[in-house]
Amino acid sequence: PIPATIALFDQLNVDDQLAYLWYAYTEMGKTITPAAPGVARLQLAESLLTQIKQMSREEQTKVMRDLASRADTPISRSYGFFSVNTKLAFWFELGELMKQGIIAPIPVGYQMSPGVKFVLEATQKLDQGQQITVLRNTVVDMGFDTSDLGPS
Ligand code: 45D
Repeated sequence: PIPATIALFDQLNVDDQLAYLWYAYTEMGKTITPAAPGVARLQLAESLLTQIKQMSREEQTKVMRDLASRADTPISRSYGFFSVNTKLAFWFELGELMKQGIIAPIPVGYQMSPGVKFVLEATQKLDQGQQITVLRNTVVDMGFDTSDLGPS
């Protein structure tokens, strides 16, 4: 069920992937408090978060779309060097900042597509450990991995 759920996620377009993460996050926010190790890991991500906080709302949304579409940008490259748990903690923090109104929120009246709903429902059927595994898999390939460029 985990690989199947990830395969479904991989078929979503960039906006649907972001929307999926957002709704997974709002569901999990109720059950998952980033553990102390998660918070420690965030120190690595701190400078990226600071840069993003200082951007305009349009730029903030673009950064998140660039991460999801694996665009080659300085921020996507930095993200590519994070460990998988730092990637999760980083997204979690972006979610917190969106809730606090510091980062551009989900547009008012936004309705999730049937594809997003479908993948969310598949995720909800998994137990909590499996859900985290799915989330790890969704964020691990985001950003830009400079090793994909091959030897120079
Ligand atoms: O205009 O370290 C739309 C543990 C529509 C412990 C949009 C852990 C169109 C160890 C696309 C909606 C394993 C528990 C706009 C860690 C439109 C440890 C915008 C785990 C603007 C870290 C969409 C932690 C946007 C976990 C901007 C499981 C969407 C953390 C943004 C999980 C979505 C974190 C965001 C998750 C989603 C965070 C910011 C799932 C964040 C998700």
